[in-house]
Amino acid sequence: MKVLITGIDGYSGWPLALHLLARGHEVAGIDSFVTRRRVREVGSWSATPIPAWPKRQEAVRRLLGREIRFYRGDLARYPFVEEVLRTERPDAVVHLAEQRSAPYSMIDVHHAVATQAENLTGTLHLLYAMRELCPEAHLVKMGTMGEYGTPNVDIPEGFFEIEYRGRSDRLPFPRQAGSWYHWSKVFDSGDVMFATRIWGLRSTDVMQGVIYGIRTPEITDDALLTRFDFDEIWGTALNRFVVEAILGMPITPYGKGLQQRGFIALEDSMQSLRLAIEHPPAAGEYRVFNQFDAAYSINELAERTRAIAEEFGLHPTIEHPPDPRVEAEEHYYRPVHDHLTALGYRATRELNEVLRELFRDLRRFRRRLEAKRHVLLPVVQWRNADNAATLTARAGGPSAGPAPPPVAGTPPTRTEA
Ligand code: USQ
Repeated sequence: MKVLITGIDGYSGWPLALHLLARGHEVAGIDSFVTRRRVREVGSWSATPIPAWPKRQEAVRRLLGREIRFYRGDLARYPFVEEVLRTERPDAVVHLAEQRSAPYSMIDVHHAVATQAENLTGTLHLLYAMRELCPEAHLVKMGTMGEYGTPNVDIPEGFFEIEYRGRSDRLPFPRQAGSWYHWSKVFDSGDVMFATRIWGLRSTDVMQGVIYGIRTPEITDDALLTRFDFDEIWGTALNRFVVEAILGMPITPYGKGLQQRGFIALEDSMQSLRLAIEHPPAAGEYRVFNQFDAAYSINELAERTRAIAEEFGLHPTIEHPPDPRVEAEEHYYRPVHDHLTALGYRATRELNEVLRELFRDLRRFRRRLEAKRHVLLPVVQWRNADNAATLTARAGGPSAGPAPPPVAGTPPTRTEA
């Protein structure tokens, strides 16, 4: 199949491209490199040194003998979106090009607005352009398990049967997101569902849990590594815990640490996206996949990380900073996740095994971690309306707020600092 990945330079986009190429699919991609700029904005960098885009393309050519067609630009520009879809006419569009950090969206009003405006605009532009130029194509849209929040009942996959005042219906399950970022995904879900219904498009809304890990089988050379963020804004829980252990810092489950989330290894996340692509829904069908393997409490992750760290001669402590977020620190959590299994999905990675792999890989980049140890501690507080000044001070320079939209043109040639 011919697959267009938006956000191909990102943590998931890059390994997805490699995975699809290895399975014989044709891959094209879009990126504006905004994540690279925004990670710099908060004073951090990827633990893995990420080559500039042309070097990534070259590595794919050299190591896999394959080609990725690439378009640098921003989904905020509708003519750009139209131009790419007109040239590519893909069978599937995997939409990963969104601001993906909850803490980033909570910095201040500008970051909240940038997150929601960009995420919603990009999705609407894609929906309109698909309707116009490739109405038969399948949109695989990255949503998040965080759309549902933590209700005191089981969480279905998107829809549930409800009886109310003697009548029954199948309705979207209520959303109770926990950040401006997570709410942007809720609004996107509504837009994708509506566009699918009125225009007869095909779409899969992937409610993805927290991804962890750094490796997929296709990453056979350092030139093919994906980015790995560990700062408080861009790093996710388990990835951060491993880095904290390596740097001899306490592992930081926030608050009581009894908050639970669904987790999935990077490699299995790629498997499930591919299965979604290879099994498109019917025209007019909007379907929802809850994409995670197992639910863990944050304390359990911290404990597991500590135990594996011991195997590597490290002896981290576990400390509980006050939760910078406003979230239930103890709650019921039982989401259903059957739809992907029905398509043949099987988890291949076990948490402890991935933890060992993370320790092995990241110790090689210890100096890059060491140089940025100050960005690990949580600064962005959900209750504060303005966290920018604190962040700016820590980043050691003036922060101009959200990075400005990129100008379409030639890809940068410099390797990420
Ligand atoms: N947490 C800690 N300590 C830390 C970091 C996080 O206790 O040092 C806790 C958070 O308070 C939260 C949980 O771990 O309860 C998950 O936080 P996270 O930063 O790992 O993930 P989150 O902000 O929810 O967002 C990440 C991705 C996002 C994706 C989402 C899936 O950044 O793009 O949509 O995971 S989910 O969490 O299922 O909504």
